[in-house]
Amino acid sequence: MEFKEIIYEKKQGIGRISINRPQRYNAFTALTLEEMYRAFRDSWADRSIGVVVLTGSGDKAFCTGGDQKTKDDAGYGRGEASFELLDAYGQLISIIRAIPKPVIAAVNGYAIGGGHVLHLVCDLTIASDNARFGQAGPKVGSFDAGFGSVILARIVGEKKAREIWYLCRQYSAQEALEMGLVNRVVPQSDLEKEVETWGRELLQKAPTSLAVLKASFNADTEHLAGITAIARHSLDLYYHTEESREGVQAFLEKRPPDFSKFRK
Ligand code: S0N
Repeated sequence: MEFKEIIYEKKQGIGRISINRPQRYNAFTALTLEEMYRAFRDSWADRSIGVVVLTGSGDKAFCTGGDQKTKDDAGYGRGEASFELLDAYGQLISIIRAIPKPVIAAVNGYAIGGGHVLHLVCDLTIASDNARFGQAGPKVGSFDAGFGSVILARIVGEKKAREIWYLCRQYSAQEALEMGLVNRVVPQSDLEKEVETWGRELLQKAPTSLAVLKASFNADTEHLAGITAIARHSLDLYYHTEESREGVQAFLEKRPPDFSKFRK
């Protein structure tokens, strides 16, 4: 399979998908998401694969969400991809949840914004000790409601999830471990080995048992699929507003945003 923005490898039962845009801190475009979707689909269909690992290239970032530098006045657009970014994002989240095999996020640096949500929807997260976690929506004129906010609340509790989403602070790997956001933290040099160990352990387990357990965990939040779709349509409309553009512009100009005139 040919890819431009990801690396997809399969080795001894484990599929490994790496976002390969380190120069943009592994921020994604619509094409990145579409390619990731195709790789997940391949791992799903391949009977030799029992576990999928999702990670980012380089040592700075797992993923920092949508590529802000590709945004115009109408939002992210589709670039070379067949779908608009928000549609491709929705499809990717759905397949990470639907693939009947465990997905491990190997977080090797920043997991911010949409990149943070990607690790949230994975079954397990193993982080390197330099990883940084956080949401960025209200700082950059964006949001990810539905799965993106509610699954976080399921994991860390309502108050903490509201803090994370509203204040857009960053949290260390150790803090993430303490709030149950990740399963394990290891030195960065050990991340690949640790993830492989977890993968091998999973490969020894009964695949149908794992698939049914995964479906059962997902069923508890599946009713959010509708609200997630509505939220994505409203995000698409929100990207056309002056308020949202101020957030993106401030990020690009490396200055704090001024949202004061948009208060209601
Ligand atoms: C990751 C951050 C915290 C790193 O900060 P640091 O260490 O100070 O480095 P910088 O100098 O800021 O960054 C290094 C270089 O990388 C570029 N870069 C980083 N992130 C992005 C990005 N997302 N898009 C484009 N470029 C990026 C920097 O510009 C810099 O390059 P130079 O020096 O050449 O300019 C910090 O960079 C940061 O906060 N990044 C922005 C993260 C962000 O805003 N992500 C989008 C957040 N959106 C949401 O949280 C809500 C929406 C959402 O989740 C969603 C839902 C559906 C679909 C898409 C999204 C989505 O993510 O937008």
